[in-house]
Amino acid sequence: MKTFLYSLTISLFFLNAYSANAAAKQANNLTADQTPKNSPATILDAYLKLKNALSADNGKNAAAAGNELVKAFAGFDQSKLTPSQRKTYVDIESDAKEHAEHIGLNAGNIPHQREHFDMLSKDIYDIVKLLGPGRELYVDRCPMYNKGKGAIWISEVKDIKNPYFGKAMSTCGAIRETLH
Ligand SMILES: [Cu+2]
Repeated sequence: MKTFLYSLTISLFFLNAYSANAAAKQANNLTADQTPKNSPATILDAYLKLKNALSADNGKNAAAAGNELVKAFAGFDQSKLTPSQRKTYVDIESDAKEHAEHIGLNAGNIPHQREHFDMLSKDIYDIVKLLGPGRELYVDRCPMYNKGKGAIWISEVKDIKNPYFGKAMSTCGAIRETLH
């Protein structure tokens, strides 16, 4: 009995230490989220809005988010980037902006918006890899899009809501990578 109580006390001690540690970690994350250094927060917000509109088969909202994304690229403060980051960023951005523009111009053509979204998602992935996500994000992949070639998208939620097939095949895909 004595041994049992002893080990129970030890376990409780570790449990407490663990939760204190977890709470501290969470607090750190919150601070990091509020002050992202070079994180492209506005770009990501517009991209995620676009992704959610495509998941909901809403071409009009997707176009609006595409236009918002064009503005987010234009407003992104490049002065905080290092010279080498800036060089890579400018390359990716010129491609990504074009996709966002086409999505903005094609409210009535969701299949075409999705073609651009495929290429845009790769650019957004590269931007996140370059500058950091500033929050937890997931890289999802649909194995069926583009005649079985597959396509990725970035998501803020763990649930799969496929932006390439929308409601017709909402849960097709899987998380490939977690970014933080
Ligand atoms: Cu186009």
